[in-house]
Amino acid sequence: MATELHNLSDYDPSVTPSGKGKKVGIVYAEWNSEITYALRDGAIKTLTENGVEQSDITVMSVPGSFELIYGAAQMAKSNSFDSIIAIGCVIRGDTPHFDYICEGVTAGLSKLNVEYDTPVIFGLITTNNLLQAQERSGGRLGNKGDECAVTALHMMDRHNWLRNEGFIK
Ligand code: RBF
Repeated sequence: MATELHNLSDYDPSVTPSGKGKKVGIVYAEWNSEITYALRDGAIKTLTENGVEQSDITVMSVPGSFELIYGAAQMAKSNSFDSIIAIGCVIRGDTPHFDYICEGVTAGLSKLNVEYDTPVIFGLITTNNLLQAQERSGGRLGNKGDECAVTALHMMDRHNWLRNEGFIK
């Protein structure tokens, strides 16, 4: 989580694994696109800065955050990616929809991490208002897209290790 002490874009390149040769799927939601485009672009920039080839990044949009589950699930089932980043932004409104969507997406993406070998990274911003979302998509508190990319690089490294050790067949 972004806090006053932790900027989402801060990471230590010296301990960040290279993404050379890795294939990454990004699925992002069109709802609150001002925010999700910035998250998506931040993720792509950080991945390519750390060795992932642009041509090894597959980007797909879905209408809303709830559909991230479907998009990420299809990517996971395809076995074509070393990691998948799901990006969305849910802003609390006047209806209970906020809680349903947040809980649904969290449960859906969590399930994929249990069922498939490919790590799925949780890039869903859930905020009370637009300002808080702006602060986390390239504003005062950094960009969660950068944080997702760095997390993907670490998880692809762990995935590789598990495979090399024979824990993943
Ligand atoms: N999708 C988002 O990605 N972010 C939102 O803040 C968001 N708010 C919604 C509020 C309402 C009242 C509704 C009906 C949908 C909202 N959605 C939102 C879209 C949702 O993720 C999904 O695309 C639709 O519910 C169709 O399955």
